[in-house]
This record gives sequence, C-alpha cells and structure tokens, in this order.
Amino acid sequence: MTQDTRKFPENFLWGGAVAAHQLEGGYREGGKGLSTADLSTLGSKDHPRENTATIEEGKYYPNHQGIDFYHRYPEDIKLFAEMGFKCFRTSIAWTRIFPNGDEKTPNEEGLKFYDDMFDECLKYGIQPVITLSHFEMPYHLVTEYGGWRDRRLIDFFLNFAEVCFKRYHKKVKYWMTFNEINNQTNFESAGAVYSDSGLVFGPDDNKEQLMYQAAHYELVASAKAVALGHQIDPSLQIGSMIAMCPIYPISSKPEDILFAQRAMQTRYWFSDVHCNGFYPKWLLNHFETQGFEMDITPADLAALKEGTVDYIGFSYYMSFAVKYKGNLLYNENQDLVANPYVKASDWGWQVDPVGLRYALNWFTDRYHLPLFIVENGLGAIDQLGENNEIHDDYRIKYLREHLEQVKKAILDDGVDLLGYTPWGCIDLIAASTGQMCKRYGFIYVDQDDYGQGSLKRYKKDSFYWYQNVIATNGAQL
Ligand code: P53
Repeated sequence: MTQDTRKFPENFLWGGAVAAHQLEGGYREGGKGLSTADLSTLGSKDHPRENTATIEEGKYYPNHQGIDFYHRYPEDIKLFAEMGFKCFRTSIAWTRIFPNGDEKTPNEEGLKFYDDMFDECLKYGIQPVITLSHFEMPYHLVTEYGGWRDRRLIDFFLNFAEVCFKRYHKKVKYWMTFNEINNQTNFESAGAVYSDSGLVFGPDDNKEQLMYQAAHYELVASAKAVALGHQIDPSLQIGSMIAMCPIYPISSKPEDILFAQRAMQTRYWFSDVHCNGFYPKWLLNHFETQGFEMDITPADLAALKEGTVDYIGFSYYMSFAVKYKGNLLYNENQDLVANPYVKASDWGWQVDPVGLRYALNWFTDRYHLPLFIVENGLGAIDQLGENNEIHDDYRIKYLREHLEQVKKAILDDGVDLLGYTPWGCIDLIAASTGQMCKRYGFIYVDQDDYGQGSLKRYKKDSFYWYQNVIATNGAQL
C-alpha cells in the first residue's frame, strides 16, 4: 500500500490532553478544597479504586501528588511547545476556585494559578482547551448535598462556570462542560457514576433512576452554562464531551443489530440532549415503563433547547460489541461481549482504529456539528532504558493507525474536525485504576504507582514521532 501523504486541514489543532486531578498534585495548596478525586485510592486492573469517606491512614491516594504539574508546569509546557502543540487540553479543578463548591466568592489564589498557567501556554502560541468538570467536584457537595442528586448543584456549577468564563474568556476559546458525561450509562460501576456525578448509592436507591436524574441536572447545568458563556462572550465555543465507544452487533442477526442500536441510543442520548436540545422519545417511554418519576420541569426543557452545544468533543479508545439477550434493556456491566476481530490492550480495552472513522461519520450524520477528538491513546507499560530512552513503538503504532483513519474521515468522508489531542501527552495518574504504570505519554515521568521516583521527565520515541506529525501537518504519520 502506498503511503497517504495528504495533509490535515490548515489550522488543525494538534495538541495533547490531561485533566487537573490526574496531574496537578498540590492537592492542599493555594487554598484548594478536597475534591472527590482526592478521596479515591490506588486500584489496579482487577481491584477497583475505593472512594473513601475520609482520607484514611495506610491507604494511598495517587491524585494528591499527581505528577506535580502544579509546580513543574513551565518545564512541561516547554516540552509541549517543543513538540509543536497548537493547543493543550486540561481542566480547571473546581476546588481551586470554589474549595467547598457552595461559596459565593471564588478563591483568588486558585484563579491566579490558571491565569499564570494559561499565560505560559499562550507564550508559545499554545491555546488552552478547557473542561470545567473533569471527573471531580468539591467533596463538600457530596457530603452536604449528595452530589448531583440535588438540583441545587445546577446553580453551584453555573456560578463556577460564570467565574471561569468571565476571568478567562480572552485566553480560552474552546470549552467543554462535563467530561465523558455518558460514562454513567454504566450505573452499576460505582466508579463511573461517582466520578461523573458524585453519587454514592444507598440501599434504597434505584441506581438507574438516580443516574438518570443526576444526569438530567448535569445536562441542564451544561445547557445553562453554554447559554451563559455565549452571553459573556459570543465568540466562545462551548462543547460537550462524550466517551465514544461504538457498540457493534456481534453478528448480522437482526435481533443483535436492534440490540446494538438500543445500546447506542442508551449510551448516546446524552449527546442527543446536548446537540438537539430535547430528550429522545424512546427514553421518555423508558422512564414511563420503568416507573421512574423524573424531576424534569418545563423550565428545564426550555433551558435544554436554548443551550445546545457548538461542537462535540469526544474521547475514543476502544469499541464494544453486544449480543441480544432476549430484551432491549442495555446494561453495560453485563452485556458486552468480546469482538473476535479486534485485539485488546493489557487493560482489556479493545483496540479498533477503524472504529474511530466510523465514530466520526456517525457523529456527523447524527448531529451535523464540528467534532474535536479530545482524547485518544494507548495505556501501556514502558521500560526506561539505561540512557533514559523509551522505545514505545507500540504507542506510535496505535496513534498512527488511528490518525490514518482520522485522515480518511476528514479528507475522503468530509468530516469537520477541529483538532486532535491525544490523552495523557505526559504520563499521569490513570483515571480508572489510579495507576502510574498505565502510561499514555510522549513524555515519561519517573514515578511508580506509589509516588516513588525522581519525577524527572524524559522524552520517549513517540515524542519525536509526534513532533514530526505536527511539523508535516499529518503528511507523515
Ligand atoms: P485511564 C472509561 C472508558 C473510556 C474513557 O483512562 C475513560 C474511562 C474511565 O477511565 O476515561 C477517559 O486513565 C478519561 C480520562 C482517562 C482516560 O480516559 O483509566 O476522560 O480522564 O484518564 C484514560 O486509562
């Protein structure tokens, strides 16, 4: 096969992505409050992270230290600039701005940290791309209000969003409201709902109903934030952030296909609401047949309509497959089957580059909005060599194969794609397991799962590879 040397569109936003709690550390500095992520322990592939009620002695909380970006960001951003980044996606830790979440006035020291960090990016012509809530919220909002089960969180979030838009609108054009808001589809995984909406389930809770209610409040908060952001500065681009894992039918049996369609509807009704501004009918019927009495007011419905998003940010790591099991109720914790046509990573994530082209086309057909791939990558174990070199050809292969599909989606299929920010451009704490050894970076960070190491940064082979991809605007992948 001859190489496809076509270039990506001009002004394509090449960059990298991280999230505050996974790299900043400094968890008690600058007046920061405790966040849900600060109470999440180290886990592994087979042992889920635990979310403790207080910080317990003898347990390890990897997000407390992160990779110490809080103190080392000038050095790290310099390395991003060396790779040629045009943008850098990170999030604002809500607890640096509102330590408890329900205060009226923000914490100036926290605001100043992001001002300085964004300035450091802009110095190199790197534009920050910002997620407001990336898998964390003030822990106080969990203990006092039960997280997003309480409608009052809408106003707390809006207050946070308003302060951020007003303060940074000249420095940040691209925003996203909630990271991977649709991960909570998997309501049986306590981790997924806890990180998205701070829900802790009690014995009397109907988990599914509560997930839908919390998600509804988040979607209203998101829509109101979009409208507010546009009022503050009409040039702001405010998007959704969806975890895109396409769900395939395991066979061409009609029931398998129908079930895969319902599974897709169940995972992506969140983007229906974000983009269309209303609930899909099948879901309203589902609430009724399940007897879920939802708190959805006419004012909420109006807000959803007024605050549709400008673009769709999404992550892409893997695809799923399902097999019909006799009914159409999709339960992500039970219904996924292995796809014999794709291989899985060491952490069991099914690697499927073609699925990314499929996803780009799927979003385009369904919503006709610009897209932004704000996460993609391979979590893998790296070996630091004697001379501090890291030969991560497996990572280069993963990213190259995905970018080849992205190129086809843009240039052959006509998808409108704003940019590409691979996940964890510098090694950081994994979200699902809290591990350090599940690495994604172009930059290696010398630290183990328990926070031991020099924290020194080393360039991997993929660093030079990505630098060349950006320099040639994707002509050489
Ligand atoms: P880690 C599940 C499925 C797809 C993406 O994940 C997911 C998750 C939850 O882990 O999360 C996103 O670090 C998330 C990032 C996260 C990244 O994927 O578990 O937005 O915060 O780090 C990779 O390997």
